[in-house]
Amino acid sequence: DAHKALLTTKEYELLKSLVACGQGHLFSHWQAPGIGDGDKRRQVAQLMALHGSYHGGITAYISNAKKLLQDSKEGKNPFEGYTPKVPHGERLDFASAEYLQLEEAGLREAGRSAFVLVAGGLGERLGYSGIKVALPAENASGTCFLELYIQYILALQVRSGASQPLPLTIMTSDDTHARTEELLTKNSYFGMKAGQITLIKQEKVACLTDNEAHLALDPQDPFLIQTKPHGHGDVHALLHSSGLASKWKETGLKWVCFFQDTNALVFRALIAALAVSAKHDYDMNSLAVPRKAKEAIGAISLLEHRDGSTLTINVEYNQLDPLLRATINKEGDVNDTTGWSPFPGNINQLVLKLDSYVQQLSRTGGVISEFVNPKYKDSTKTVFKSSTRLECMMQDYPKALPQGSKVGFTTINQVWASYSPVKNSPADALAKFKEGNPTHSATSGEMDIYRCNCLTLKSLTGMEMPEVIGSVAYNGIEVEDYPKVVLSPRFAPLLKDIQEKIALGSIRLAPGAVLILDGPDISVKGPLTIDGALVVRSVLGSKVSIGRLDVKNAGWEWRALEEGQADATEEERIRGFRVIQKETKEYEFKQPGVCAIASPMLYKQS
Ligand code: UGB
Repeated sequence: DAHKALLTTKEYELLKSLVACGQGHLFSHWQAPGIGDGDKRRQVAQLMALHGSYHGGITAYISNAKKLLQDSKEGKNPFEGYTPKVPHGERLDFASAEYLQLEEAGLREAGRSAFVLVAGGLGERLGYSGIKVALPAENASGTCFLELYIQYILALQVRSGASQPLPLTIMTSDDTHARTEELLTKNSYFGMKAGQITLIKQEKVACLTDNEAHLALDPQDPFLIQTKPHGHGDVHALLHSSGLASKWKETGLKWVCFFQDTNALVFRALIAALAVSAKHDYDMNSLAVPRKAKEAIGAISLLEHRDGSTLTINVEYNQLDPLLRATINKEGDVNDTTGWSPFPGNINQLVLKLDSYVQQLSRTGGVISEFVNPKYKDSTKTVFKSSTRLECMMQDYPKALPQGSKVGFTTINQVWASYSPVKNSPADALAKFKEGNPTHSATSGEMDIYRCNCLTLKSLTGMEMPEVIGSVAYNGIEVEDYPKVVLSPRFAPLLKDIQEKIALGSIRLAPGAVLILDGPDISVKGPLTIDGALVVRSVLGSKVSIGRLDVKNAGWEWRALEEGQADATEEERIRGFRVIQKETKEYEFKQPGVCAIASPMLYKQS
């Protein structure tokens, strides 16, 4: 009360309610009015901001935290009463005839979709100081993740004949917002219209020091509350409060597609998933991959409650095993006769139906059920190793959906075709590699793009490449050394484009070959043989046809970095290599016209 004059009525009320719910320690170091008032004002302003950005205010946050911390201490099973089953879904063979048909149908749906990239996470786990969307997806073309995603959306917009620019929303956080904005403006939005992209920023939440949910003061600054990210689940509340979701519905869009910051393969799977959503009228469709039992990847499960209700939801792998043991299988999480877990592995790329999404947002405000994951000092579970906070995940959206909602999955049977995120530091990735697990590293993220392009070209066009693909080690991680093929979204947003633009059996690649095709109207008639590096780029309106062409040059080398190589950039260090471009055959068509490339000379017809 002594500080009442320093506070507005709202601030005074908030501080009073904080003291009433056991947070008096936040102010116990305050000296008499007049001493350190500036710091006190700073602390109050932060508390007001935390209060304003959490649904129900900061006191609701504290009471939610108390309950979840109590449940965690008691080891309460969040799936008590539920029996897991395999949910409804489709399992697709990448590049099969059925898959190509689905892509065709999915393209129509893509033209009625909004796209949401969750990019609030900083690359701490990756050991990268920049924003992850600015990282090159691969170093052959140097295209960064954000540009790659934008190129895909723009290509889908054109190809689907969409009646309006397809909106892209990017969720940022204080850690990523300014740098994401800068990346976009510096690069003229990578070709999108400025109004086509919206940034929504998530706020952090207060940290908690103990089971009584005392808020944590920063040890370096007692007038600052420690904060941490609340998780990607915030995206739903932000799409509600910004009015974006309902605006999309009003403009006639049908779907919202969510994706993560560093999976370059996402659009190879998303289009087919959109068709599956439309076919089954799914309210929510999760893209998935085949999962080995006990693999550290969430499992999409249909949970049947003993009261008769059901819920289709991602169950984290550490929760799935005990749940299975307690219900249908004493062995827990085991493979079935196919050698795989019957439960699909969640890769957190989601397609939501806008109709039910908007209804759901207006019912719940987009609030997603939270969890807490404190790291305890010992088994008494009374002291934390470090402060914790409440979190929420976007894939928990179905928890609040009404009974009868349609929630399913789309598994792409070939993991190499749909999922290779860049998440782990070289050291963590090496440990995963040694355990025989996917490394999800910057190294594998790049190499898997080349692998996917090579295998796709082989399957759709009969491309010839070395029978045996050797392996190579970067940062101690062994990867298959496929020829470095990049097919830009401008060239082939769909598999059908690859099939139509590249003649059967027209390409033969020698080991170590590099091929970059980047332009909306390039076709290969062949025979095209590459023993070295070939780059073909063209602008819109330039029709390029590659006929008989033999490319033989010194090519490019993905050279492993030396131990402690001083001149390596951070981007190179996390991959473990540097690309040396020794010699390149390069064709760049900057003007509209019709051009034919063939050995030994280039014919330019107009
Ligand atoms: N992200 C945000 O935008 N805000 C946040 O507060 C946090 C993250 P991570 P995570 O694919 O293997 C997810 O950290 O959360 C963005 C699924 O939950 O890379 O550990 C961030 O920028 C998990 O079920 O992953 O795990 C990034 O784009 C599993 O599917 C995205 O959210 C796992 O991904 C994911 O953040 C996986």
